[in-house]
Amino acid sequence: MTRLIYVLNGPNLNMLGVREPEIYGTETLADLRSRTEKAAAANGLTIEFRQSNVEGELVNWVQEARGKAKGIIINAGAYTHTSVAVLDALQAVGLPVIEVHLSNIFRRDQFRQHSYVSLAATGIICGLGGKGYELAIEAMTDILSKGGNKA
Ligand code: CA2
Repeated sequence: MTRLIYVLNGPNLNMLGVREPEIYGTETLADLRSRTEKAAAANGLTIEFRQSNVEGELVNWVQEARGKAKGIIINAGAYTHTSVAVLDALQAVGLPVIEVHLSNIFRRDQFRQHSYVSLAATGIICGLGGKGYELAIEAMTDILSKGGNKA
């Protein structure tokens, strides 16, 4: 049976490739989905790749992952820095979580340097653009091979 990973993307990531290429690169969200799918297939995983601009929808998807998925890869966009609701959902879901950001949030505005999501994440990948999604798939594969522990 193939192992399913939820790959969740937060607000404005549907705008990728349209504006701000100097920060977020030139890849579109569809490009990110296809490189993540390829990396997943190479590691024997399947993905459910989604994006929403709505905080509650991200919370619902995290809850939905329970019982369906083996892990969650999340780029919560700006909700990374604001959402206790997303954090609570990630902490409750009981699955390994990997946090991804396209940009290096630690060399940007101060308000981006704090992440609620990190409190629920096994690991964080940032500043490597779309490559970070592939690396997250590899890291999740390692975590699952060791039993899929949450922390
Ligand atoms: O670096 C990342 O992946 C972020 O999660 C992206 C978020 C930002 O709020 C986080 O601090 C870091 C924003 C995504 C917005 O993406 C856009 C892409 C093109 C045009 C406008 C926004």
